[in-house]
Amino acid sequence: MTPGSKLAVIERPAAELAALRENILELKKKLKAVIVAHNYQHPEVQDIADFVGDSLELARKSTQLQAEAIVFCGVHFMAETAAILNPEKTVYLAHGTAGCPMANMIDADELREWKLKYPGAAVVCYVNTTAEVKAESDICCTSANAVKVVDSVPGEEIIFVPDENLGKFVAARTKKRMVLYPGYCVTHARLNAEQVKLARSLHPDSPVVVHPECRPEVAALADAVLSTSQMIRFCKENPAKSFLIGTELGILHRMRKEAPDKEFYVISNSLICPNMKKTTLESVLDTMRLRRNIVKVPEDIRLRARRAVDRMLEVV
Ligand code: CIZ
Ligand code: SF4
Repeated sequence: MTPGSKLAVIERPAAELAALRENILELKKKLKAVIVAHNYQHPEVQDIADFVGDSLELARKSTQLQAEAIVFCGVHFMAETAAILNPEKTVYLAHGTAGCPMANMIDADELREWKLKYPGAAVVCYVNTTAEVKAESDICCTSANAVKVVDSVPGEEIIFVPDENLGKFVAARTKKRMVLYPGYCVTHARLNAEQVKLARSLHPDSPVVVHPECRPEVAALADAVLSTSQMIRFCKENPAKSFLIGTELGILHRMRKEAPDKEFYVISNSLICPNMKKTTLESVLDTMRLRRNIVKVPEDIRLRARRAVDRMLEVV
């Protein structure tokens, strides 16, 4: 696929957009809510959010908010992480069925089996997991801190779940012995080495920046392998004028906003996460209006999952 396509946006008349935004703001006040959005959300959803970031930034931010409610524009595990950290706040997921296929690839029963198979190994879980899996883990990590988290764990052997590609990326940068669960992101897996080579041939001066959820052969061709917020910093600080981006294309909105003098090309138009794109201004509005899609974690699981998330927040 030819790189260079612009991020698809939902076109709507300005008056309709203004009315939706006004209604959302009104409900936000009524619920004493703060809206947070992941970097992969639709541009117009990012634009109504109080904070936009990666899952680590949003998890941290969620604990610092003076609010009674958090409206999370992202996927289920992210809202669940906010609920784990903020039992006193009502956490809404801004679209009821926005889930992450990778997070659903392993459940707590299977992780318990792996723990029996590798007794003595510590468990590091990617944040893209259910609360039950976090509760069975020693520590959580995100793509922004995975190497540091793995290095911080005592012991030599680590069970890493569920993203095998991120696990391989970490394994190449740590002395720990890593046992990798074979999970993956269906969206990032679509990017292949041929597409990266084609993009490079068309834009030879543009650094290639990809996410560690990409296949190892794709990561091997990149100039930098970074989490989404790290990508934004990298592109702002790097002297190059244009960049080839290998992650979910929602990230291009912030890149273009924060570095308007630079060009950003998504390497493949197939880098769209259908779950991230479920959230719309209408779903944000309906969620608040009907007070639905409240994410709750049973207290015993929440407390154990919180230990894994807190340990991560102490490391980085
Ligand atoms: O950790 C996150 O927010 C994800 C899923 C992507 C990234 O690297 O920001
Ligand atoms: Fe899950 Fe991949 Fe979508 Fe992220 S981009 S929410 S890892 S499916």
